[in-house]
Amino acid sequence: MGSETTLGIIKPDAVQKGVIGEIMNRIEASELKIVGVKMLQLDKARTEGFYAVHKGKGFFNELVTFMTSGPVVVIAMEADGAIAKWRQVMGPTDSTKAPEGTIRGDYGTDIQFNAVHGSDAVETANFELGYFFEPHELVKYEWM
Ligand code: 3AN
Repeated sequence: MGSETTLGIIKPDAVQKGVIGEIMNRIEASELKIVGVKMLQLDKARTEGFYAVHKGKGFFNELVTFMTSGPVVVIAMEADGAIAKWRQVMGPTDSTKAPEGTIRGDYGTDIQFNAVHGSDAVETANFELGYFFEPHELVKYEWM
């Protein structure tokens, strides 16, 4: 599989619930290593650019409204197979179908208010990481 870096976002619903720490704990309890973190207030243009692949879908405007409704935390995470690993820790997109013990199962509400985002492939991870982080902003651990 090899080492990968993926992008996670703690969405405004989870920030408002006060579970940033809980979500960070789950990342640290998994094999994912946090290599970059920022708290941001997204605006409309930046959010539309990030979700450009979803432009034209029925939920696009609602998604942009939701993602700009409050602060988010963007997180870069590294591990062998980081993309799949983070998606496993998050659980499926629809929180109502996400098992207990996954982030979305425990902190999400439905398919829109689903607590976290994760990249879904190497190409999207590279685009999404570059959208929020300069290469020099990602740290390296000596023990990795
Ligand atoms: P994931 O984040 O699991 O990769 P995507 O990329 O298909 O899911 O969708 C991006 C975001 O768009 C989701 N996290 C969710 O907030 C929202 N979304 C996706 N599908 C729907 C839908 N049918 N109705 C409302 N919001 C949706």
